[in-house]
Amino acid sequence: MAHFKDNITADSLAERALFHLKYSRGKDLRSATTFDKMMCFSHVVRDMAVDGFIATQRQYLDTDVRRVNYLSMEYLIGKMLANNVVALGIVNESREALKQLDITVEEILELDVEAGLGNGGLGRLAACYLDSLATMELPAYGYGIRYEHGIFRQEFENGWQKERPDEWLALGYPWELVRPEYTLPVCVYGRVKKNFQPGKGASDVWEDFQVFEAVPFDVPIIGYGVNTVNMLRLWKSQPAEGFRLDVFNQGDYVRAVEEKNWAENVSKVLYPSDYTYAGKELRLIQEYFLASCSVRDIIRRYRKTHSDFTKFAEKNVVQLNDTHPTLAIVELMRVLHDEERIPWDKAWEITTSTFCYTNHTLLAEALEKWTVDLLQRVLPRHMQIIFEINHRFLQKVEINHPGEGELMRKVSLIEEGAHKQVRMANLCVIGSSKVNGVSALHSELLKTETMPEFDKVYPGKFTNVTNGITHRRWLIKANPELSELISDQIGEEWMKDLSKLEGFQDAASKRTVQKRFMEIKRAKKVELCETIKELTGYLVSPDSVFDVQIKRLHMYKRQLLKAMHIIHLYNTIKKNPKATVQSKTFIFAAKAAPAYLIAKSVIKLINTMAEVINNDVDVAGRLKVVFLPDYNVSLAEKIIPAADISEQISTAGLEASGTGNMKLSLNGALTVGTWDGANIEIAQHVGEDNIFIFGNRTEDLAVLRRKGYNPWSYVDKSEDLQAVLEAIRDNIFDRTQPDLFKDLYNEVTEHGDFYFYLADYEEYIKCNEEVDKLYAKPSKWAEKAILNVARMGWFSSDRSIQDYCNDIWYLERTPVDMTA
Ligand code: DL6
Repeated sequence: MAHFKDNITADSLAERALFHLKYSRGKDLRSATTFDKMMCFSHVVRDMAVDGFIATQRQYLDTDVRRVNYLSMEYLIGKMLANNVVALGIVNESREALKQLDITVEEILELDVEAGLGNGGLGRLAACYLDSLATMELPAYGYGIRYEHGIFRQEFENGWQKERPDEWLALGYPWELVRPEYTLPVCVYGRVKKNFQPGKGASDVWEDFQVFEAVPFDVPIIGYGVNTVNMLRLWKSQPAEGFRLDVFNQGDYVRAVEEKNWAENVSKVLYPSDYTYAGKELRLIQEYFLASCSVRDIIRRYRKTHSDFTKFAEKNVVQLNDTHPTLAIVELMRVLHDEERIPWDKAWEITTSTFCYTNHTLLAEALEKWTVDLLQRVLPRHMQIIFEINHRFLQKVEINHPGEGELMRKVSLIEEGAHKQVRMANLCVIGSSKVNGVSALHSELLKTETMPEFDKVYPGKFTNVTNGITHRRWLIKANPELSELISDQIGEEWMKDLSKLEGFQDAASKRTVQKRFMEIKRAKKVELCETIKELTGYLVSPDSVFDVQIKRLHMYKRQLLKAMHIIHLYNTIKKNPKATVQSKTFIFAAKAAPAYLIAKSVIKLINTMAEVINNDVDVAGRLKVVFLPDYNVSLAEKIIPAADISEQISTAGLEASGTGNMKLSLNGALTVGTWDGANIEIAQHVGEDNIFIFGNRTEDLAVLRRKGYNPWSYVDKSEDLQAVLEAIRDNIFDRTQPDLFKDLYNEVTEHGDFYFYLADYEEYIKCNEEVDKLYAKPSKWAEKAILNVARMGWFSSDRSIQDYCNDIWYLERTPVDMTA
């Protein structure tokens, strides 16, 4: 099949780049800055994507295929240039072309803009899935919000996290195409009036609402080695009438600007809290904004080839990435019933056959609920529809489960209380045809612990799709050296089909491969040492073991447990300076939600420890601690290939899946982890001999909770643990501020140790000793690391997407013909 990348040479790329330099940026080579060159080269690559994009859209339209629409409030897509160049297969041509522009690939990649439109795992998963969908030639659309400020930039001031605004759009974003012609109005507030029409009866009319607008910006998502280029459509809000000149002319300048600001604020910032449900009016409007325009955009597209809605659910599936876009269910009902005049039951059947829902967390504090009062004020008609859905649903439940009052109470959309609330997760379950968790354990707990009543009401609705990651970014792009070693051993097929990676297992015991593997690991560590120096000023040795914990900062993820381990080692050396302790560099990177004070204390603690430990001559050459600021996708791409150890030490039952665990293992880091989330499936795939598992399991913790967990019982029997806790309580790292970390000390003692740090501490220390013993046998270590790489094929996001296609979406490949 013809390919839109055919006939591309270094010269043709350079020629196009010079064209853009002149006509898009008004520069010649002499006056161009590095930034100009990055922008114009990105435009060249985008132009190529546009060819594929047009062909892809034409193909979808002509064949009227079934499509998946992925709705997510978050996308952590990271930098695009390098990824796109890899996807287009023009790496060498680009390198040569850039020489003609007097610049290196590395220089322009550094300046590429990072779109951080997400908080953590959920947003990065969405980005991996878009990559897989395009590569697997699947008809897909991503829908999200074009936040003017994505996730905050993190800086440290005196060891404390400080949040700075992310200005990713300040100088222009080369990958987007604005589509003003598809702008949509969005309505909020107002009231509902009963309208009587002779012969037609009563209908509910939403009126007196405020209107603002949604403008779509499309980011092309290029499939790897195929013609398919899908799109991520990001909505920006703007005032419906622009600047109110009439108000301004009447002399009310402030009001004129205020009205404009109000509308612009909707897509202004990403809410930086990932687990606490942000009960704010603006957040509710943001969620509705995404839901409403995406639903109506899907309908607009469908209407191009259909005159009624009978095939809507056959042609569309809408996947809800967590509960954040749930209002899309209600919006589709509103459009179908109120605007299209489809009878309720029919509209409901179409709606429930269209939607599917992925749950990403079981933590109670993350479960979204909106007060009825607020919903009624912001979206009065939607609140009515929710009541109606609930009424009809509960009637059916009553018939099928007579007398089960408790079950009825649990499944109701409305939580009774002083302030009635709408439970968004319940709405998702009722309004979707399938509900999935993101790892085997998580899906099971969702079904049996969190929503057992719903599993009873809807047997068969709950299912599992274990998360995955795209190896195109996380191995081919991030670690070309390891990719080359793999290809030398087993050929290049694995790049297209990651399951082929298993062929690399046979190389694990070969000394030459082990040697090369460790050389590559060291080279990546040397590179990371440079980054560490730049970001923190600390010098660390590439010959130390790199022990890595990179993820959002959360008490359940237990960065504090890692800190306790480091204090244990520090105390050991201070007590006996001659003690044999494996030379290690502990590398952390994490952002804490700005209002999550105790998580911010953990960052401060680790930074305070780093300052003391890294300057203490007694431990020199043995322990180093670094907390890298501003964790994002680009930084992850540098840390992951250099990691020896991957810390995945969440409290069992609380990490839904994890995906960093997959990226690290794929790059040959050995996991130290609890029996939690996808760690379990990783253990099953790489083999329990090739992973370090420790700690209480979900069922053990349930017993502890039932019996009445007492953290002091662990303190009483361990002098070592006492010393570690005292170090935190008294802040031995900075005696001038002795009370600084009392909150952390109290968290794991006085306040009941909700996340079971102390129950897992001893096993964690022992487990780390086992790790050190293994590291002392380089060949064995290398063999296990290689086995990790070779056995991670199943964790490709291509496999996850195939699972979605088979069990949830029923979607088929649609290869794009460029000659059609
Ligand atoms: O499913 C993606 C990712 C999981 O891998 C993590 O285990 C989970 O913590 C994360 N969940 C969130 C929660 N957001 N909300 N709500 O990011 O999802």
